[in-house]
Amino acid sequence: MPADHRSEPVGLRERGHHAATGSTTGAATAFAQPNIALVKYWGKRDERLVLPHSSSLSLTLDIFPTTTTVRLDPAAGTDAVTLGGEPAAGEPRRRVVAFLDLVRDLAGRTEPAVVDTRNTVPTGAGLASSASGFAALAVASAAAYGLDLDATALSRLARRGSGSAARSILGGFAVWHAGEGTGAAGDLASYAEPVPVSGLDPALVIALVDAGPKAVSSRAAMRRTVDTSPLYRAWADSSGADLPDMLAALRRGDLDAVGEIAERNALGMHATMLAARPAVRYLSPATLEVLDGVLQLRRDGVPAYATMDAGPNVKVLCHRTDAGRVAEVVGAAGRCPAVVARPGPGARLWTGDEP
Ligand code: 2P0
Repeated sequence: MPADHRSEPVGLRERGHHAATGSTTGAATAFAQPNIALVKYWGKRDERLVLPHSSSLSLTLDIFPTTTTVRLDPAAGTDAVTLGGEPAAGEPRRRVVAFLDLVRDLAGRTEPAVVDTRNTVPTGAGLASSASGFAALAVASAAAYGLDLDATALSRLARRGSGSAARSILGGFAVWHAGEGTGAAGDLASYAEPVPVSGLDPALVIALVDAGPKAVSSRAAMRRTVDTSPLYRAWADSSGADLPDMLAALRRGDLDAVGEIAERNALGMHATMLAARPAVRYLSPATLEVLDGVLQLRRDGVPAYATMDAGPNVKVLCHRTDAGRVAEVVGAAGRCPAVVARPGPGARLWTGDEP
């Protein structure tokens, strides 16, 4: 994998070089991309602090950026939040305001903020919009309120907004440590960091089976699975065992092993959901058609492995050189668009150089 995809995010220590986005103006803009987990996060041991039951590992993508601007507005009575240019309301607004409260507590500040967030990924479709959304919000709001946080601290902070956002602070492959305990000790121990990888040049082909919003939020589905699925503990244990195998496979650049572990981990996670009461079923008939296409690719000698999140869309890991063929086959199998993603960068501040 090219080295630039493993780079740390632009640290907030650098913000002094970018006065236009730094704390002196009380405004900052940040970008972040979604990540797709190859060892999944599913289930919290602490809901308030967003501490997971098991560690997870993901690949941050080079597509579907979220752009978020946070501007302090001392004269305002309350926070103003827009998502895609529309005023946010209900749960999405509540989560952004709760996150800003956390940042204000850390910074010892009280000013309300104006937050503008623009996703390029369909929101709530199991395509990780909350990962890119809260990673961008963490970087932008920390800078706007004058916090000087390194990547580890930013990852912990993003985690409080949405668990998977902890991983989008990092580029390329990242592992999010579950850590142990609750309270302050648990919080300190649970963050994402980059994973060493050698000799891999991967692509992730996304079969966009359905870009509509999901019926059950991943937060609610996760809670229901932990509380009611008799299979949950077994999956969490086996996922814990998948992680060292995945780290070893990445270290030796073994795409087949990475793909096999990712596919079994995802199918096991969906099995726990199907056993929840009532069942949570994100997979659709078109999902299974795409999975058949992936099996056919392997029978034809093309290494390709599938993973699915809280939605029917299928992400297919393959060598970059096979991505065109894989996109053709899975798009035809699912009768849907297929988008090719590559490893992408971590969340970063706008420096004025980007378009
Ligand atoms: C993951 N997902 O590892 C798993 C796999 C979906 C399926 O992380 O409740 O939106 O905000 O912490 O981060 C989606 O969960 O949940 C997710 P919260 P989040 O990518």
